[in-house]
Amino acid sequence: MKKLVSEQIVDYLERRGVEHVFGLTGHTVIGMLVALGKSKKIKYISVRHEQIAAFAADGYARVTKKAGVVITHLGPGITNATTGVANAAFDSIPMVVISGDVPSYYYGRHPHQEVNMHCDGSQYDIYKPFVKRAWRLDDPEALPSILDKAFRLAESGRPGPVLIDIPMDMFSREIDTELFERTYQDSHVTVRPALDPDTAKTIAKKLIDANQPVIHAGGGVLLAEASEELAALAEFLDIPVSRTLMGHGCISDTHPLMLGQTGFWGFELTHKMTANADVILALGTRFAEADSSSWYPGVTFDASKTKFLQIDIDPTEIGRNYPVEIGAVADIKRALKQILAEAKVILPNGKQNPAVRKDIADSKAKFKADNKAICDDSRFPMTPQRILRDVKAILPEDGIITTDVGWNKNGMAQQYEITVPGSIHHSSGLATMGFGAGSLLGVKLAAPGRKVITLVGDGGFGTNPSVIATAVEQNIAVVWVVMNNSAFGTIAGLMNAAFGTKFSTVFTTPDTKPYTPDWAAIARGYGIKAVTIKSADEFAPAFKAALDSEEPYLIDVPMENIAVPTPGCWNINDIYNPSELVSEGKLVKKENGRYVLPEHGKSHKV
Ligand SMILES: Cc1ncc(C[n+]2csc(CCOP(=O)(O)OP(=O)(O)O)c2C)c(N)n1
Ligand SMILES: [Mg+2]
Repeated sequence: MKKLVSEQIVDYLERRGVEHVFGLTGHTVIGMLVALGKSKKIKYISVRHEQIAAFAADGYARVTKKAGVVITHLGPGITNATTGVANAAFDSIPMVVISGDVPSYYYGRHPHQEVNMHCDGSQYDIYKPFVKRAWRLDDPEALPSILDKAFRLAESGRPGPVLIDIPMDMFSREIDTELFERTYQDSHVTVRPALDPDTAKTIAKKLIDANQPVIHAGGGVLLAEASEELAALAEFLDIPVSRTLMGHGCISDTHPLMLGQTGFWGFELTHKMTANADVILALGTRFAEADSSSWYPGVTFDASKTKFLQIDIDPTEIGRNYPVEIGAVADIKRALKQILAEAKVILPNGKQNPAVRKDIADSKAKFKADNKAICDDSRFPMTPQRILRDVKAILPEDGIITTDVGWNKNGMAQQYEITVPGSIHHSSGLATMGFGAGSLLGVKLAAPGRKVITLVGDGGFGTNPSVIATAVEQNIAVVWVVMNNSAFGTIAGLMNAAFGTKFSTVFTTPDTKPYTPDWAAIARGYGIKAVTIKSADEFAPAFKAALDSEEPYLIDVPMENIAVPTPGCWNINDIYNPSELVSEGKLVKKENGRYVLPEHGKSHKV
């Protein structure tokens, strides 16, 4: 039987269990959307900017662990979505993007909105640097196998986005339904590899023999849903666990072996342990710059003291930044189970390390004690720490938070204790302004029974306030907490420290008076409830009311611009030390007529 390609795509998505598709329309995809609109199983979430579609699909995928699906128009549609899709790529989030394109019979003649500078009908080339694969559908009969391949590729191995670019005439072609037969037979599961048994044994032995081992957990632990296995191994051998930004919540931040975050926005104690470890078992992390203090030896990590054992599902990450004694491709959940089983054979009673537990408990208690005054402070505009304190007291433990960039991410990741795996989502690889407010929509659709909020800066929120329209249209009950310091505050701090000016980072009127849009009024204009906080004591009850309302809600909170503590370092020396000489990213000083490198780590603190 013959059937339209557009209808068969919908059938396919339904069979795959897709329940939500995110997109924004245009003449190249209306044929597809007509078919989608008839579906009883799939809800189409129409947004006001394609970037929001990609962010929402990203948030959706973070919760469901299945590919988020985006449908976008060609040209400006696909380019608008770029940032959101790239954001998913650099955070390893599965996504299938379906884009409409110019009619295949007009390639190269510049049909309306064609991208054809280097090749005809080549908008799909734009995505190639960050998607796992980009297809252009030139033969409609190839579609069934492309769809199977696209979803499998997006969801397997290291997850990520893929693109299927479909010239608009292809949606309206008819092909035999039998061509889709193969897709009925194709299992959607891709079994992930375990460690080979010898490697599991060797890793277990090295952890047991180590004097000061650390397990360093990245986002790969959460992607593999390996939190229980991680806690079990750490507890059996009493090994402290450090984590990256993407590893936030991999095991509870209150766990007695959880050291907390490493890197620029890390902790002193974490660095004392990680930089002096003789063995580090690294799980699902690429040792990215911010988590590794720009790799300055001895600040967060020290390869001269440490043997790295690295397990990742993606071989390209192994040994990327530190030489490995053992590098292994494996599913982290399976690998951890195997290592624990081997450890139990070698050392049936495990290990106890009360000293390390005490160090961690003491250090956490000290950080909290030192932070208490600012957390309890009732000055206004509010301190970010006070906002966090009140959110923590009111949001249910399993409530889900998305962050953006700014204090809301950097301070949250350092100071906000996550106790339920998967209950916080950061943008890390691309650190994209706009992620928090947009991803929120998809997170709530994927987890309708949970409270879902974002903590977002006023700069980040201002990039895409039209997220509110979608929340109204689809009745998505989320809460935007806008931490409003009338500035691109994080950058204002960096710029002021280095150059003594806040040029372009602080929002003002032409006569330099502080300026902020009235976000609450704007939110009300979109049709939701909203409030502007007027004193610190108003925030907690307003936040509770917003959560209880079960409606989309915005809270605009005036906030002081206070820097997040930075015990690590970040090598942006040509910014921090513009008067000094910089060579190949390294600061050089002249001493006795010779240029010398400064002591690692010391000159780079901010
Ligand atoms: C799309 C994008 N553009 C620029 C940046 C660089 N950047 C990092 S933090 C920041 C300021 C964010 O301001 P805001 O959201 O108000 O948070 P705050 O720093 O004030 O807490 C900027 C511009 C970015 N991360 N993403
Ligand atoms: Mg701001």
